[in-house]
Amino acid sequence: VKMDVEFYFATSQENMSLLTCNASSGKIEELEDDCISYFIKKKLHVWFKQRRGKWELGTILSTSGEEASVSFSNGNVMKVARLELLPANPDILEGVDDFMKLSFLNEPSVLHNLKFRYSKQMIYSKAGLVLIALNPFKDLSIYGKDYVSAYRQKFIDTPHVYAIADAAYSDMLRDEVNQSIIVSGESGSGKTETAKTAIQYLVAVGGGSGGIENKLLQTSYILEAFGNAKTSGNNNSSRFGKLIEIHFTTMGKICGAKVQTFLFEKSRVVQLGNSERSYHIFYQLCAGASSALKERLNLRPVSEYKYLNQSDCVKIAGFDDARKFQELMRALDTVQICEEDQELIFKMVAAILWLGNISFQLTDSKNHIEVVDDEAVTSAALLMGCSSQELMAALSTGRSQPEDGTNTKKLSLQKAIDTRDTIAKFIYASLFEWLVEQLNKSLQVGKKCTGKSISILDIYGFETLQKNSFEQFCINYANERLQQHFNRHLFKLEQEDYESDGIDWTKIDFEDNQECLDLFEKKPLGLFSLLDEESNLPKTSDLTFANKLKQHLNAIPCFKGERGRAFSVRHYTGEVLYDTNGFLEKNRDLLPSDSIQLLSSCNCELLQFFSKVFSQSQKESNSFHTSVLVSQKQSIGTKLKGQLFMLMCQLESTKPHFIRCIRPNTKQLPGIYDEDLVLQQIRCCGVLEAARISRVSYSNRMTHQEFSGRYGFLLSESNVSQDPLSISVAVLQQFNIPFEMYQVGYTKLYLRAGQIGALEDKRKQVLQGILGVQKCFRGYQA
Ligand code: AD9
Ligand code: MG
Repeated sequence: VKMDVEFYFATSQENMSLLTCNASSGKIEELEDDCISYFIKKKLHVWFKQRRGKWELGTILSTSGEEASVSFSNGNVMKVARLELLPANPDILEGVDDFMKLSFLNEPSVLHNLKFRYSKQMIYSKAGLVLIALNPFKDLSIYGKDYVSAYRQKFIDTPHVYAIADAAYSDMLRDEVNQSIIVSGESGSGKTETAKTAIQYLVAVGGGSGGIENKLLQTSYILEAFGNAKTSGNNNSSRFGKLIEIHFTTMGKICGAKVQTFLFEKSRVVQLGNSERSYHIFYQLCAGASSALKERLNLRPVSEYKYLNQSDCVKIAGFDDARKFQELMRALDTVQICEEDQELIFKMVAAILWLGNISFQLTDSKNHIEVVDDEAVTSAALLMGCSSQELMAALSTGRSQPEDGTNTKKLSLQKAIDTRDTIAKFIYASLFEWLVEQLNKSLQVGKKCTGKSISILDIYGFETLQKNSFEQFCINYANERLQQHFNRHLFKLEQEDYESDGIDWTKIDFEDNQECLDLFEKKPLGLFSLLDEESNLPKTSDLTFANKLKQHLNAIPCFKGERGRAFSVRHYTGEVLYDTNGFLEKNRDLLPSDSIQLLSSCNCELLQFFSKVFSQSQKESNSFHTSVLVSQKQSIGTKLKGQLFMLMCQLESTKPHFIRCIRPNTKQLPGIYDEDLVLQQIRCCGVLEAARISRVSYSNRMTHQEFSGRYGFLLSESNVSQDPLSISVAVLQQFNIPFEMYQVGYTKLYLRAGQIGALEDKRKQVLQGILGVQKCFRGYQA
């Protein structure tokens, strides 16, 4: 049928022209260059932001000058500025699975699309190369064996964690390059669940016969019992960051794994906010231990332990602590932590609970104290393997160093409480580290592991609480670092590569967070350097630290000195107000040498081991001061900075796959979609920019050598010219890859998504054919 075909075309991010393909001439003609006039003519929908900030869908009735009269579905007609309108997408694009496919890529369209998909239980979408995962807060039946094989065999291609994990797996096997799956998002957005789902997929497709897969799946029970807790934003919040590196043989079978953890939040052991809990293990042990174990540990109900009952929350709805304890025991067995060690672990957990119940009484008017000799002391001492006297002495006296030598003196009440809490935190954090080490021994990468690896990163999400302390300061800094990695890979490196390889390219802007990172990292005038400096000087306090920041950093745009001890930082997610209360103490992370002596003299293998490791780490770290009063090691801030630097180096050598998790509400409930909350998250993680860049970018690139080496043999006629570039172009032509699907650079070939897959299929087909002929031939010879 001969007919004119009319279509519209986005000429820029928000504008479009109406183009017509003239049937007789075949020419494309531009009819309208004004998007709004076209929308009036066609009675198409537009988005308008209401005063409450909510986007509403309307239809333009008429325009006059810069104003438009818009009718909304509730019957209202409003006059609005034309500039405030954004084009909505045609109905046929409702619910598309990749924002790249939207004709108009604007915030309301993405928000609407996400909401539409969420209402239909489609929690996964794509913004080009990035997978967007909305937390459903309920179990969906979109996982399991059948789905794994459907994604592996490409029967389904809708967005899913499985599809991302499969891409990483296939890329690793094809390119022989290490891969990473980087999961990010706010607290409670679903990172840990998503990371576990990715691991489940890899275990299912790469499962061998070594039993390592089961161990790998069980590690999450152990890590979550000891490293997750209920916070105000998430009932199962990870209080540490983790990178799980899964190693494969060249045949793609799992042959080992390694777990690395970052910045464990130890303050939670001794200090809890209301409606929060300490680490799950404390509640699980009290609820699930057998009566014999309870007796050996002299265990009481949770409500009797001060470290736990300081919060009004001891139970989590729908969370069965006793059942979780049974799961944990099974997991400990699976990873081969022997019964004796299990007993030691639980002893340490119980010892910490009893330490928290130790109380003090004043002995004189100078605020000196002594330990109340009660059941708490005897129980803690028994579990730790020391005498009550030794424990009481370590908690009530400290050493001073007058001119003439070392003396012991009685501690003040606050100092004694601090010492008790420091010991509890030290034991718990060491126990966590030790457990990770045991997991690694059990998952050990074997010698046969000569293939590549896939690393899955799940760190604690960005946090903005009512009161943000040192913990949030560190967590948010780690997220800034990760955000930079995301920007670097998705925007910076990509665009630099195009430019240097002579590709025709229009630049896309993105929000660079380098300034904020500099604020944290610069030496000597950055947040961490100034914090270390203040932590090392005598007679300093959190207030002098806050003043120092204001004095040196006020001119930096993303920093603001606030009243008293506070300051704020403009993060990529928005401004966060920090209270410096406790910053110096937490950054120093000191352990009195008396406490270390006590722990090393305890008749407990684990405590002796922890104190030995601590003493060694002190010798190795560039300690900036030591005295008999304290044993100084690297500050927490400096350690975190170093750990993240190493992590980034490690990730740089992998091909990244990004997953952005989004929490649709703060209530942790299914079916609630808070538009403002979602909008803020899609803005922060650059969803629109990611879709834009993917729309115009080339997701696969190969050097001409690699490309011609892999697909050159598919050419039907041998190419006269032997240079890789000509061979590559000949392959593209032979398989009719359309011009708009690739670009030829000086050194590399750039292909849009989907093209490599088609070539790979062809290659497989031809290779199988060759193999078949060879078999036949051998049969004939025989
Ligand atoms: V934090 O930064 O560690 O505080 P995460 O890790 O981002 O946070 P998490 O994975 O713990 O969030 O998810 C929070 C809760 O959401 C889980 O405990 C589940 O109850 C719920 N969730 C998350 N993802 C899914 C899912 N794909 N299906 C069902 C989910 N429930
Ligand atoms: Mg988590």
